[in-house]
Amino acid sequence: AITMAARRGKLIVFEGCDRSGKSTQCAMLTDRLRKDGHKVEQLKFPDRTTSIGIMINNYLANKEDQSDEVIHLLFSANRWEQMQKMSKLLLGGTHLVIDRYAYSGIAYSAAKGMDLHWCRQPDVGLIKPDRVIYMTLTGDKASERADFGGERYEKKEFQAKVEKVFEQLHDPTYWQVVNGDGSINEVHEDVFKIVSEVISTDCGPLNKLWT
Ligand code: NYM
Ligand code: MG
Repeated sequence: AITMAARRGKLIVFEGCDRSGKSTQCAMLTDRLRKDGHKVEQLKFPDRTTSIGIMINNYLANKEDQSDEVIHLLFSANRWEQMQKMSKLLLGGTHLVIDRYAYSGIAYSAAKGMDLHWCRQPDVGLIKPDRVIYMTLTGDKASERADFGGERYEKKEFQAKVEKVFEQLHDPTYWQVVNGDGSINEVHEDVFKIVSEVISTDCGPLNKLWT
């Protein structure tokens, strides 16, 4: 008899500048999907728990310096070290909700003036997200939020440059913009609508990013 092929999990990535509400929305989405009976895991990049992640954390906390190239490659390696685990989960039917991905890698490095094409190369071949939810905020809302300014890169002028690169990376075939100005619940409803649609669609086999 023909049984229904087990559907793979979907890879949902949140992107955006610092303090745009990504972490809050990732957590709310993960809870909601789990309550609805889905298998779902939340991940974040940088993953500061690995040896590479600890080096990244020291860099972000201004405790250690790295050349722009080295830190860029460490951020990318920090993603590559999760690829096996991620593909296993996805193929086993678990949805993944991820706070930042390769787009942050490129946006923050290119905002320093690094070559965008060079910046993209180390992440070529990562698992391609089924949907990127790009969170935006109007005006100075981000810099007014708690904790802004505590880490390297958390400067208003720099974030404006990061935003410009994100806009260049925006690929309408799988990106969707969510404006984060509203209340946490309003934004969540926007996110949930998008994700429900992705989850109910058959996206075919896993794809590779930028290949
Ligand atoms: N960041 C994050 C990068 O510069 N490159 C990357 O590849 C990633 C994933 O790290 N300011 C930057 C963006 C943030 C900082 O991230 C820490 P978070 O989400 O605030 O922990
Ligand atoms: Mg941050």
